[in-house]
Amino acid sequence: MVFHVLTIFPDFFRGPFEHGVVARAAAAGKIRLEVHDLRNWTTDRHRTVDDRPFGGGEGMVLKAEPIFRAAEAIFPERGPARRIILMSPQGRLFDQAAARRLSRLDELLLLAGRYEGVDERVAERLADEELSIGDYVLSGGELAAAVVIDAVARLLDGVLGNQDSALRESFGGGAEGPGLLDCPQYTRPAGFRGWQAPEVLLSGNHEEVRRWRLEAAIEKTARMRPELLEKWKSRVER
Ligand code: 9D3
Repeated sequence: MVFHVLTIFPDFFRGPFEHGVVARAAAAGKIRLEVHDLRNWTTDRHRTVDDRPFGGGEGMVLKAEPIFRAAEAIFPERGPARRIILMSPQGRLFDQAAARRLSRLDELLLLAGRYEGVDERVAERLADEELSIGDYVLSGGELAAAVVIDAVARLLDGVLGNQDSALRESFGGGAEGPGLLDCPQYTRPAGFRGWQAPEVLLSGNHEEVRRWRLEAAIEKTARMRPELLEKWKSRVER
């Protein structure tokens, strides 16, 4: 799969993808990451990418023209396996179901916004979809694009983290919707500063371990994410 990012801060992506799963997937040729500098598609002497908002107000808005020109150079042909996604606080929420859906594509172009926003004609006339990674304010779309790339890349065949996916979703996650949160994990030493790891996990009784883990996952989900537990229950009932 090929991931393209269009940004005014191309250097931003050196750090996050030099290490870890995405770097290894790229080294193994499973994915390709191409970072494109939006300023390469400006035509004026100052390489202008932004301008003042019509109607007045704070801040600057990314201009449509360089973004359209860049997208048309990166994707000379469009098609169902090639998608353009605008990262923006106004987008639909990116979740694991969206990650799975995007992992079936051949090529993805992520547009990272900056300043106060992006000319709306990019969302309306260029992008196939608009995605947010959550209800908090970032200073730009770059971190959000990196999040999407990481979440999608690790789902691809042959990329580390993919092999154990069946196991990871064993508490009812998967295509039908979100599952429970992971159960608590412990490792050596069994006693740490007087706090014992649960005895059952040291017992070697696999059936009891399995039961404890399901109970602990339900308890933790109820405490941390009650809305997820309700969704899980209504699905498990059926
Ligand atoms: C919602 C705040 N906006 C009105 C005051 C201004 C604004 C702030 C920050 C507009 C854009 C941004 C930059 N954020 C993104 O580009 C962004 C983002 C985010 O801030 N949160 C979650 N997901 C995303 S995806 C892109």
